[in-house]
Amino acid sequence: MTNSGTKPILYSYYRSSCSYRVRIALNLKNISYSQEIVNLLKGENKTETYKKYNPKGEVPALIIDGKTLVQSVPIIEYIDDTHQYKPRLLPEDSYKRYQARMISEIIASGIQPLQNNSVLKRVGEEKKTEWAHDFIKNGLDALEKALEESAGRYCVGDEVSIADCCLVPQIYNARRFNVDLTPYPIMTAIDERLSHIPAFKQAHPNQQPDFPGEGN
Ligand SMILES: N[C@@H](CCC(=O)N[C@@H](CS)C(=O)NCC(=O)O)C(=O)O
Repeated sequence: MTNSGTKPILYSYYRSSCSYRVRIALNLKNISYSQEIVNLLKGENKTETYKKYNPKGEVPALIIDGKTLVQSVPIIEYIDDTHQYKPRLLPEDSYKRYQARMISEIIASGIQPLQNNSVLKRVGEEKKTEWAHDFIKNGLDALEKALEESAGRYCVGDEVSIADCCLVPQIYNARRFNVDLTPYPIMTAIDERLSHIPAFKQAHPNQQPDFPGEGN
């Protein structure tokens, strides 16, 4: 339950990794929410109606506590701030909190924006796979190094955090782009562990109402 009593609404697309991050966070905090689907392939994110929620024309947007929030990482921070029970998505310990934010930043600023649909369209059909591979691999190399120091069962020690909310969708994306994940044993082991947690399972793209079925 949210603290306002009104059910939040998540503007989301099943395959959007940024929406996926927020779905995980809402599930981890047991916040019941409904979804409004914004089909990125049909350009529904660029309509004036949707841009009232997210002026940048991107998903996600979250309506919660009578406010409309955008940008997945600050949204997760808001959720954690307003629902201060476990799991704490921003760890209380300063250094662990730094690690959780640093890992989230590698993904949210250093990988995802460079392989976002709108960027790949500009790069063009011919070059887009090589472009996406290079930037994903470059980011995952840095991430694996960071995890050597920070990881326990999960990205930061043994507690689930915002870093895990960012990691799982990014690995999902890497698999979509057929990136070889064998050089990343720490992150793939964490991803495997997280895949058994219901909050992560329920947030998976193939569990969403707009999932079109395998092979689509
Ligand atoms: N920094 C933003 C990025 C949002 C973003 O790039 N969303 C993608 C989907 S993951 C999107 O809507 N792309 C549509 C487009 O670029 O046209 C966030 O974390 O929310």
